[in-house]
Amino acid sequence: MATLVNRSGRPDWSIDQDWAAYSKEEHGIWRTLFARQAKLLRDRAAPEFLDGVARLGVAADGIPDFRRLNDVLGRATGFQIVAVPGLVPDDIFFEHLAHRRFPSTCFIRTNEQLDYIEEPDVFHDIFGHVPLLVNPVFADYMEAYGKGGLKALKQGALHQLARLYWYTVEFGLIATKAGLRIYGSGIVSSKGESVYCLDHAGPNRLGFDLLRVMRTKYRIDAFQETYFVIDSFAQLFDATLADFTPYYEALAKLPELEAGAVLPTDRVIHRGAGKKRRGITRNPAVA
Ligand code: HBI
Ligand code: FE
Repeated sequence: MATLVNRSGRPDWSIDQDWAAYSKEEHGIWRTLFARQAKLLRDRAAPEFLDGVARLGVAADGIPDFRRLNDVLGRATGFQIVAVPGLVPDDIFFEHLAHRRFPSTCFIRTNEQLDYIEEPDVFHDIFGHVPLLVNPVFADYMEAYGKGGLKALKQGALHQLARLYWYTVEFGLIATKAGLRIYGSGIVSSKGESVYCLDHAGPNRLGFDLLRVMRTKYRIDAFQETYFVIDSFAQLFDATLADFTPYYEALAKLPELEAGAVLPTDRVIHRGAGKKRRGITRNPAVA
């Protein structure tokens, strides 16, 4: 990660959201993004995500006031949003999660960046991440991830653990009776990838397997070549209960896997046609 400068002046990098300072135009950008994602996600997102959106009342009117979201979130799972100026160092990020605090940026992308933005903004962080923090099992998973992150830093295994975050929290799919659904925040906050990840023949869709995921490289500059599918949030949480130390030792002896790889041991839900991916160059991670 590039060197980050603490513009907050506080050791936890937190700032005040200063909700009153948002302009009409900024609220308008939120409304535009919200309206189009709400429509796209109605029958694409996980029911738990849609439920979280409804309960939080993150809605059509504009950029939400974190204080209001925190009332709902605090009652639901005890999680709290803390405002930060942008990307924060890994240890600060994990420290917040481990204490059930989610660091969120405050700024919103410009009109020119509606479909593509490099860094996370408030739409990605709040619309993408916060609805699932209303879900008790997912909230526990995020806390466990933060604690695991602090340990991984000491063990030099951040690289492996970051892939777990990427392929679940950011780009995860979940199997439901009605079919595959999206829960990853990088997908729900991206117009293009919300459609691509479910409807396109290009990418692989593979059953989630913890060690397999932690071996798999990922792309931050294009739609994913592989999506990992969980059966439930409980499966995800249970997979992270164990101490990862022996996993990291095992992983050190195994080769890394390319983002598009399919192994004989994979549970293949859909084998990607690959190809036809030319022309997709937008960064979906946070757009
Ligand atoms: N900071 N604000 C912010 N948001 C993130 O998602 C984030 C971060 N710092 C570090 C980080 N993510 C990564 O360490 C993990 O996702 C692995
Ligand atoms: Fe994110």
